[in-house]
Amino acid sequence: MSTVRRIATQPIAGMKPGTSGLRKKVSEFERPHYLENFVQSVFDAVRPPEGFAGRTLVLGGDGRHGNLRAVQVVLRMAAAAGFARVLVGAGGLLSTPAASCVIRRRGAFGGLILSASHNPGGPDGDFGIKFNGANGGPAPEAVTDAIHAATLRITHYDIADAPDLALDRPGRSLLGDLLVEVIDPVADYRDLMHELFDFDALRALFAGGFRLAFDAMHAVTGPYAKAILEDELGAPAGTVRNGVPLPDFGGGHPDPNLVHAHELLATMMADDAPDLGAASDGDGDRNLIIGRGLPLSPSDSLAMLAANAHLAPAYRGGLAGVARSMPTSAAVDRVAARLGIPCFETPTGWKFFGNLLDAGRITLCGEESAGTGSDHVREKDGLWAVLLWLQVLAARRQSLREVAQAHWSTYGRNYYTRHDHEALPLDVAQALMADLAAKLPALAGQVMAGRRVVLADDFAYTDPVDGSVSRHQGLRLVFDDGARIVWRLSGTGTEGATLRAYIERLETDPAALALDPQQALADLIALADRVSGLRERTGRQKPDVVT
Ligand code: VG1
Ligand code: CO
Repeated sequence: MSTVRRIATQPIAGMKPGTSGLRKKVSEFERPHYLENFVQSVFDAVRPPEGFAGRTLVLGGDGRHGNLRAVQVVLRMAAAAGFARVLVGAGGLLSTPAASCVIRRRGAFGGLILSASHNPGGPDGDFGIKFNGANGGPAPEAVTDAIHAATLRITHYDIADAPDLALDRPGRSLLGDLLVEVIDPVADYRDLMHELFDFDALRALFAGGFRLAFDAMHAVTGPYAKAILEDELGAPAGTVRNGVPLPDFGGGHPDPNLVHAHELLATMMADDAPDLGAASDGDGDRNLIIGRGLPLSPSDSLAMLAANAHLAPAYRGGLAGVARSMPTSAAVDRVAARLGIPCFETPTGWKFFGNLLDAGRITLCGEESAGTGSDHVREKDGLWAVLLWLQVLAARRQSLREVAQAHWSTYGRNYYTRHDHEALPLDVAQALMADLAAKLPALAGQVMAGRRVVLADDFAYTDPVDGSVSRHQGLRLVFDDGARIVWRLSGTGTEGATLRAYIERLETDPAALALDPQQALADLIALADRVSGLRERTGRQKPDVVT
């Protein structure tokens, strides 16, 4: 037995209500008791009446600065809380989708995932921690509200007195009565991918000379991508770039978009570009897909995967339904209509897909921010999306460009862009949104940029499974030709406010399917600025990130 110490503490504000975890500057997390307070609050909020006896907790993170210290703290606190077992990834690593997979396959009570996802790492960067439940998904709002409430009334936390455990390779040890099992972070996930995809067909693809560039951005996907793409599928060494996870992600920003993955973009736009380019984010749940000379918008990728998923063994029987977040383009809606399956529109964030997946109402879902996933886990899954794309290309014997062109000529093309304005003063951003919300209703029925506004509102979502309602999920202007402008404030930024404007329109003219998206959307982009007054109110002349 190790002794458990009870440490008096005071509430430390920090968790944003409505978010699935805590994401903050590393300096905040390094304040005394800060991490411990959150972990205790999670345990207090989710403890079953009979306690944690006999229960398993899954633990791991994306390897960023602070990961290893946090793992040791959580182990000592899990011992104090009375868990029977913790499954922790070797080196403290587990990608977010792999953590979801391990929770589900091992019948765990839940898991703690250490990551700030796409936010920069290192001592000056961000850290984060979130709780996923027994279904492997981010805690639903009722649970995050309970965790938030616990962070506000905490008076003490319990922690076992014990030295750090060695975590570098698989094995078992005891921390008091707690069994700590260090697992291979890749194994369960790789087994799951075997069940979903035809690995022989993928091996044959690479054996035939197919070239892939996978940029792991020095984040957690490196070991997964190497083990699966290079070791199992025979892709040549060097297919996985920046494949060693580093505490500061090599100084980069592990957000797989065209700005932060510019090296990959340059590779894919060059004359001798590989057949497919892909990148993943800090915790491995997102994916960027680039064809030779053709960056693909994540919304299009979702639609094309939905249209072609039946080419992979796991989805051969068809899809029960699909879902997308509200700001994601409506390209997938058109696929669902043709397939005759339901399409759900949810607020931003993966937790909203969980109920639909658990209820079997959807098989595939995704977000415009490069998150795509299916019912195989309860998180978005970057490497899975790459494998599904490989399966589609192998089965169709076509390039990504050919698949995209065929798709657009069948369904039309939803030109799409997102403009991010980062680190705005909070009051300026909030006032802008409040004024916009007040002014929107009066715009209904008006004609702007040659289109009639058919809907102008603040998006609210009623969960079709449990009836819960989530309000204020983004302001939107919807036009009679299907064009849309959406504004919302980011929930994941850690500096001031990040305001995102999302703009799309549908093009069905066969002669106009190959335009530059910024040009194709120019009139709507100008309209978005006029309606929101963004440039004038923020003094910003252009967005920080355009995707
Ligand atoms: C962003 C994205 C959202 C995603 C969220 C978490 O949120 O827009 O689509 O679900 O990040 O992703 P926000 O609130 O900043 O817009 V993460 O990679 O934790 O991979
Ligand atoms: Co992520």
